[in-house]
Amino acid sequence: MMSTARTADRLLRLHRPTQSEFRRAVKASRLVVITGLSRELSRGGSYSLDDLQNAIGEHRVEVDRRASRNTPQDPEARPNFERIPFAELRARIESEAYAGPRTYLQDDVRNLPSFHSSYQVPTYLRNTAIVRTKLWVSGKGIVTPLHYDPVEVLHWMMEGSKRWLCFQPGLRNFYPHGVHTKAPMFSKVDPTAPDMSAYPRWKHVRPIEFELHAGELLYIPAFYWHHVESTADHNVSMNYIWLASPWKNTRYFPEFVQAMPFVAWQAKKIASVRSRHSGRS
Ligand SMILES: O=C(O)CCC(=O)C(=O)O
Repeated sequence: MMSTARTADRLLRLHRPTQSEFRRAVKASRLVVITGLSRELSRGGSYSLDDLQNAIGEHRVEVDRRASRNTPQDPEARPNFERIPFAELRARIESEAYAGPRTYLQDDVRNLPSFHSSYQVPTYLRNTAIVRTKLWVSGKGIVTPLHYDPVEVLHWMMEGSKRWLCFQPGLRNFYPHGVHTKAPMFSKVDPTAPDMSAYPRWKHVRPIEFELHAGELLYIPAFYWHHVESTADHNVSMNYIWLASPWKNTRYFPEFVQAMPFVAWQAKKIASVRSRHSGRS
């Protein structure tokens, strides 16, 4: 694993950055942890499972279901989403053994109108066309396998913590699944236990490893690879995505093209939620 000094070089930490500091980091594709904003973003509230239960009530939430907490991305199938009452998700989070199956809430907040008053959109994004805001709720040990997003992401850790392994953009050394699979921006490599004989070019990549704690936000530049493990007993976060600039899409054109089939599927999913709840952000 990485030495902390090198990680510190490539991970910027900013306390309450100004709008222009944030814009500069986005333009330069700098990975940034932002601190000092949680009180205003949470409107002084908190995000225990009880708080979420009170805010979400009887709504059915969308969860991704997998066989285990660290199931690799299946290149032949879309994620297995289903809708269940929040209370059922909570019971699963509280009862699933570490090695058991996984249930991961990953829902567009447009589907959760009663949650809207529980948070505030970061001021950095006030003049940005946010494509989608998603709420994530997970139990301990749940892993999102190594992938990149062809969009900009701001990930706010509202409760709990997550361990991130991030990598600068690239394709060749990351062994992504084929462009015609269902997971073209997911890597075949497990960065926590890379099989060097199957993936020898992995030796060229350098992880940026850190834990994101409750109250912190992470800006993940478009096309940055990331592998994420939930590390607290329950973990709540929200991520905002917005389109990268045409300049960035051109700079990372092979990565952009590689992700297109997945983007087309995502765009359809987002559009159908939007048309069901037109007018909400
Ligand atoms: O938190 C996770 O499990 C994954 C989050 C992610 O991939 C993102 O915010 O882009």
